[in-house]
Amino acid sequence: MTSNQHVLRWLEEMKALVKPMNVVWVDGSREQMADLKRQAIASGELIELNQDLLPGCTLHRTAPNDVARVEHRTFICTRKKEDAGPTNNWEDPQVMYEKLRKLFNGVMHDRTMYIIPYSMGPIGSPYSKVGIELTDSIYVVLNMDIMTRVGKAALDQLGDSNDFVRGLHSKADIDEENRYICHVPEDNTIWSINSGYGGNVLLGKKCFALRIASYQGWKEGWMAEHMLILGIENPKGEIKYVAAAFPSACGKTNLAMLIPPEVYQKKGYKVWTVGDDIAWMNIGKDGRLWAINPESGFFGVAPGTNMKSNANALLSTKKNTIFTNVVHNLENNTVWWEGLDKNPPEHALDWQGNPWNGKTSDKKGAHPNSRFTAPAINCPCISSEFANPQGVPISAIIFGGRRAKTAPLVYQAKDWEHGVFVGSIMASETTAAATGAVGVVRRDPMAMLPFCGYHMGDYFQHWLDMGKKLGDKAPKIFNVNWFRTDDNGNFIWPGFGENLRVLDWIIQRCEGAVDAVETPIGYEPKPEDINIEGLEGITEDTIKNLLYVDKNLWKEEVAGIKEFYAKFGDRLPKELNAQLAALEQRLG
Ligand code: GTP
Ligand code: SPV
Ligand code: MN
Repeated sequence: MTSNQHVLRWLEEMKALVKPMNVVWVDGSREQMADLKRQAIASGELIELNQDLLPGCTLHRTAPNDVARVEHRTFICTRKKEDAGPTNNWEDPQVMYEKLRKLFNGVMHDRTMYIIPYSMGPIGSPYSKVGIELTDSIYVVLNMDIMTRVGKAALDQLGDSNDFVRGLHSKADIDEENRYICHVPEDNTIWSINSGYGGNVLLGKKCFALRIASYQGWKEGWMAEHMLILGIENPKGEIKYVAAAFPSACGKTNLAMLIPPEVYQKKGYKVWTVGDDIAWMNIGKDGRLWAINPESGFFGVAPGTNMKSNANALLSTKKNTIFTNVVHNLENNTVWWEGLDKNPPEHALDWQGNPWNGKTSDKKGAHPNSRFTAPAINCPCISSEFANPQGVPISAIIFGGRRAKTAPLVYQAKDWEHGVFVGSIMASETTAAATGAVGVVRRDPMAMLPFCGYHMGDYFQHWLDMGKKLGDKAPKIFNVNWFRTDDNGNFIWPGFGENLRVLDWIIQRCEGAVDAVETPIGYEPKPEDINIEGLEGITEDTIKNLLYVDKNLWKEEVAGIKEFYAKFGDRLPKELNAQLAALEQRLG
């Protein structure tokens, strides 16, 4: 497949380590993928679903101890400890390699090793990058084929270059005690062992496209961010693109594919999906910020996805999709999850494969972090620019978290520097996307806490530097919160498609078409400027309430931010301390 000496030398070294029984190059051909799928179905690794209702679709169950990312077992291994920063687990690269070599030694002696060359980003894009993942899992191969551009074309793109990310993965024994997800940014290397779950093993995704790529972006002057990218088309046919960073399971896929409310549809508004999880952003020749989606599929949260909340996501899963840890509906050999519809199957297997009756069981059938892996081209609203090698120009950057209180529905940063501050103080309630407690508020700057591959203080500085380069062409920065609750714990804002009403204000702000109110935390809409036409149960007073800035809560927030900032010591940019002091002063 290749004569690249860097690749071949590395392969020899890895083969000598894991000692595979067989080696298979993944060329990405449809025949090969079909053949691998047949093998996985025969071995029980995949279950073939109803091919009339869900053509090309399969179901997979992971081990019960292996259902989400494991942040406490994820490491950034830099030569100097301080370069990984206070928010990452660290180990010395040589110490970690040594420890993992013992675990990888001979681990594939009775297994086939698949060599997956892949491109993150469209083949031929100046912004794309190549990786090679070695794995003993067909499930990984088939998922990577959906999520990335797999095969010979990626190797051709690499040519003789040494600039590729070296990924090694083995399921080994799925032993939790020896599960490691390790990154060595200075070596372009990722080693992952003892997991078979999504973000831990699809090495192109969080491991490369965020952790390694954020480090590369820092060194090379671009940005790798945990952001969706969407285009909003107005009735005149003009499209504005925005990128939005929300933490895991906080609404990126939903926002990326939203269906406009009827009043907007009637006026001619449309929404186009470019990406739902990751954005790579470069300064283009025109000085603006341009974003590509490095992925080619969606690894989306299943629970809660339905025709009302996210029809475009659901429709994306109707063919050639791999479902993981959802309910197996035995009545028609399809799938089900909580929130799909009000008609759970009686005759079914839960996510662990145990008999489950959706009508009588008091236990959930699907795992809260169950997922679908669907090709992006299945999405009814996929953007015509989805695979544009130059990407799309970004008008606004939006941060957002899951906050029951404190954060208002939307506010705008005063300028780029203040926007970096707004991103850096993001906080959100934890979700099932990672193991550990759910619903705990934690600081998650730019939704990158689990994904920044270097010192977060340097990362903030990189954001400030990018703003200086962009100057007056920099996107405007906003913060949103769809998750504010009332005294009974119910969400006040209807969310989902209705979020376009907030995006509408954001776009108008970018165009200078609407005024704003200055508050201590930034610019807010006048309540009457959020369009609530056709929205039942929401009045201007509701909007006022959603926009209310509670100074006492924000003073508590300032205390929390100070504590968080203290971790960064002198690597926290002084601009951010100044922003914090200014916020404190404005709060009085
Ligand atoms: P990752 O794939 O983990 O990065 O998640 P994500 O950010 O793409 O989140 P996703 O869009 O899959 O949404 C996660 C959960 O949030 C689902 O249960 C959704 O139903 C819920 N959700 C998404 N958008 C909204 C919203 O606007 N309002 C409310 N209340 N819930 C939402
Ligand atoms: C996330 O947790 O942000 C995801 C899912 O997108 S995973 O690929 O597992 O990281
Ligand atoms: Mn994500």
